[in-house]
Amino acid sequence: MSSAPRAAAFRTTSFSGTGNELSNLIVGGDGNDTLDGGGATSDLYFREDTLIGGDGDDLYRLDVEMDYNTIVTEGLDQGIETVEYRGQTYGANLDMADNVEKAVFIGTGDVQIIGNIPDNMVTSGAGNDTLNGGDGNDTLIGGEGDNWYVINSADDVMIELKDGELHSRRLLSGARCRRPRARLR
Ligand SMILES: [Ca+2]
Ligand SMILES: [Ca+2]
Ligand SMILES: [Ca+2]
Ligand SMILES: [Ca+2]
Repeated sequence: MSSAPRAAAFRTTSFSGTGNELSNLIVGGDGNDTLDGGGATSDLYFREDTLIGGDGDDLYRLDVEMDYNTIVTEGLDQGIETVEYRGQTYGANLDMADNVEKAVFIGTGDVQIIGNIPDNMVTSGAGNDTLNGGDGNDTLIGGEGDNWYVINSADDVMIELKDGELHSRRLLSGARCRRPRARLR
């Protein structure tokens, strides 16, 4: 990584950093930054970006294919982070990085999104998705499609569209599940 292109911001103003087709290191400052490894590449699994948000409520923008190897690094109590997944997928597993609170999938296809220790808000797209907030009290929003929700806390909340027969909700009860409290909106 020593020769990789780098970008960094060290001020408290918001910073927007977008990389290129090479492997980039992008470091945010104390503000609410947007970090995007960017850049199309012919080898989808070659690029290895490292994105470090620092303090502030940072937004990470990842492509489900081209950012397969991207490393998102957030410290504990360094803001409320959102990771935004884009692109087309045929069943990608999207594991949220540590200390990132929110995930949004706005691409096409089916995904499985897996949260982390803190309370997460997980929003998937139009596909048939699986949403799993992991530990904590999570809010899971499946959007359109035939979605599965992993409910393993009494305070997990799932929000499913109710307009249309194709929109369904299901519970996969975890070992710690007592009385799942699901909310239909
Ligand atoms: Ca920041
Ligand atoms: Ca941050
Ligand atoms: Ca969906
Ligand atoms: Ca969680």
